[in-house]
Amino acid sequence: MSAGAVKAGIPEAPIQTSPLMQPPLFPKSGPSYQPVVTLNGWTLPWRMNGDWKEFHLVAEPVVREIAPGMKAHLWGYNGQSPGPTIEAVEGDKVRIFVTNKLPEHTTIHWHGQLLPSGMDGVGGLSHPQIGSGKTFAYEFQLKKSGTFMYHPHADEMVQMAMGMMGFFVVHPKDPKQHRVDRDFVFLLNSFDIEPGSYVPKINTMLEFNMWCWNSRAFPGIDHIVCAKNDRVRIRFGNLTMTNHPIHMHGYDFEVTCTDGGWTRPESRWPEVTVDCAVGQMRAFEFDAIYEGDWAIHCHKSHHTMNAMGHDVKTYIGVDQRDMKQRIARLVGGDFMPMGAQGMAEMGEMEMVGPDNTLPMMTGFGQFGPIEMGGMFSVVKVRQGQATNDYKDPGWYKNPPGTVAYEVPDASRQPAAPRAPEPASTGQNQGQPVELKAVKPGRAKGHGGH
Ligand SMILES: [Cu+2]
Repeated sequence: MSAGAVKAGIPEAPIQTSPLMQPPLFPKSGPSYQPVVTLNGWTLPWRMNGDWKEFHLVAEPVVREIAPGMKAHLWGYNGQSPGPTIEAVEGDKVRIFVTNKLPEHTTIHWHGQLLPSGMDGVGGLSHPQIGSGKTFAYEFQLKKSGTFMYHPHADEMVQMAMGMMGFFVVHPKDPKQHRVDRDFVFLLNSFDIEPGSYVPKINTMLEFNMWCWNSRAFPGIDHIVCAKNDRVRIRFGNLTMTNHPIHMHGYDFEVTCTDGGWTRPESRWPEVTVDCAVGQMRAFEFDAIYEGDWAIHCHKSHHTMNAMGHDVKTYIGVDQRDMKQRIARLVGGDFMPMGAQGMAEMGEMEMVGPDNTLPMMTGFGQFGPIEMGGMFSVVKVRQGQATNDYKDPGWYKNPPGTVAYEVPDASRQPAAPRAPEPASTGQNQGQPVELKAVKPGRAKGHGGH
């Protein structure tokens, strides 16, 4: 540790225990930048010591609410899993103190940063492990702006399965470069927590049951609130054991940054889903020109589902009436068969297991059950949302005539006349060639509120 650091002592380590999104931290000195907001998280305050920006991370056991109704006993930093987001500027000299309050040694690897080998955080390779009760200081200069993360490189399988990770954003020195109006960050992480228990199983490799963004599962994940016409960036990193195709509705977007740096404009192409492999980070940008409530989620349908969904048997098409009586006779009580018509009924009833778990499908929108879980949130784009206001504006008020509606008494509508079948093309056999629209009466309450 350099003499200056010793003289100034170790900066205090702020603690945050709330799982609610904390306001972004605007820089008080140095180059200006639009600070990021961390979904269900916060940014780590720092102090200046000479020309060093000093941060203090404390690795420790934490309690994290995964969503209302479920808490997990995890390991994290400064009271939370993930740890607080570290934010700084290209060219900054950062000194990051790491105090270990875990029962075993740890380290921190600064994923994606260009730094001296001895600061890279691989226990045993870069520097000695940080023993229980010890504090180490990492010092390096931030060589480039971009999207980074931090996580242990010591007993990794255990420490990452327990939730140890955090985001690290470096802003460009030139505030006009890569400027956006809103910049959201989250880490993809997963846990295997048996319904009714609190501690993740650390030896699970693939069969996780809680698919999280920032150690939160739907409906506990913050909504991504934007003002109409904002330039928006969404950054995420994947520290699970599998890839996640992240899909956003209502827009197309371009990947502008990876953990390797900013993508060149001529290398970009439009997408609506971007796959994020294990250990990768992706940031995409779009102009928020379409108002609405737009789903954003992992496209693996098992990852938008909470505990227990993965053990459910398939009963679609099975006539369960007889089975119900037979099983009831066997178990001597009531037996409720599920799933003959699909699983949506579980979303409506919010089937819950023992205490401290989450329904596999849950959450309600303005039109009913959303039937999701896990890696799912909503991008809310609103006219009139104030600058830097991230408060939930409520559900979107759809303009009249823009909500899909029920056709009343469809069974009694006269069928549209079919065009005569084509004689001998061999195509479209049995298919109506042209469907004449039957103009339905407007359903009551249409317009949706
Ligand atoms: Cu996924």
